[in-house]
Amino acid sequence: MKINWFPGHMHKARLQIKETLPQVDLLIEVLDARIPWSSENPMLAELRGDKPVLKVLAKFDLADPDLTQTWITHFEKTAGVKARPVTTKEIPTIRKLKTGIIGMLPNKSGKTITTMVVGIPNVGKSTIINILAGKKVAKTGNEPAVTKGQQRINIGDGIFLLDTPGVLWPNVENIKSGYRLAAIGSIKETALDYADVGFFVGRFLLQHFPERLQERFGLQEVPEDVEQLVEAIGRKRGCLGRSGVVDLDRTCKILVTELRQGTLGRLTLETPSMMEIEKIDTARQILEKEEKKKIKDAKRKKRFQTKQRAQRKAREHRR
Ligand SMILES: Nc1nc2c(ncn2[C@@H]2O[C@H](COP(=O)(O)OP(=O)(O)O)[C@@H](O)[C@H]2O)c(=O)[nH]1
Ligand SMILES: [Mg+2]
Repeated sequence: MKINWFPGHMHKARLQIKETLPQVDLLIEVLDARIPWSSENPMLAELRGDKPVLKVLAKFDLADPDLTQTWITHFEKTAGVKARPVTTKEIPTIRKLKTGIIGMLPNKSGKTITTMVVGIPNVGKSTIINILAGKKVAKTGNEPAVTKGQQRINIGDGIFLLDTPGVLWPNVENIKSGYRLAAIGSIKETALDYADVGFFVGRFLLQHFPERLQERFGLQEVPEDVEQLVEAIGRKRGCLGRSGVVDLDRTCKILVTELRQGTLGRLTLETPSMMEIEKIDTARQILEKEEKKKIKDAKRKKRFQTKQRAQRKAREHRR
């Protein structure tokens, strides 16, 4: 699953964060609790320097509670990082972020604190800003990452919040992260092949939560592989084409939609240990790609030199 984030767009977002950071005492980084790693910006850790970060695991109502705790413990191993789960289903979880912020900057007592919300699209940044501000200040939906003319809103307890979130790009190098982002609906529908994402989701659920599939789709047995799973769901839900064959796209769309809506139960699609493995895999793939390029370039160089030698010889011969 390839995500298109234009280098120009990334560059701009990066500059905007760098420009705004000096005014900010603490960053509120919003992540999707279902994919805390894949919804992270791979460069924020470096961009923030030693600025404290409160990682907000948003949409906690859709994520697995135990795995959310595993992620919080993982994140908090890093100095200057705290993590909290929040959900709009329990507004106090969002309001209480203020106590978290104050707790992270104890030597600021008496002085004001300026914070800014950052995160990839669709994680819930505007929702959180609006709840903290107590009114609708951030546009929900697709806002441009405007930093000029930002307003500072007083959200009480000496905390000021910039009204426009910083929009960051997601993890684009890891292929599985791309699938997870697509699975939760973070990538636009038009750029999405339901069959591809459905197979990814099906495979994940078969491996980690087969009983959820059985229960939700009323399956007698756990299907052996993802093709059998799609076949079974398609039949159960009557997604049949003209000749009685299961309609792949329609069935996969059902599976993906059910995952997104939470009807398959609260799910987290990745764990810190999966992340470690995938990081190594991705690094290896990048290295392999570079190696291949090197070999290709060496061959190209050789071909070029051979051609030149032949040309030189021909010229000498003519003389
Ligand atoms: N289930 C659930 N949905 C949420 C929650 N917070 C936000 N959303 C939804 O996620 C979508 C994106 O929210 P938005 O605040 O616009 O995200 P932004 O692009 O990061 O600013 C909206 O449809 C929200 O209603 C939450 O805690 N739980
Ligand atoms: Mg928004």
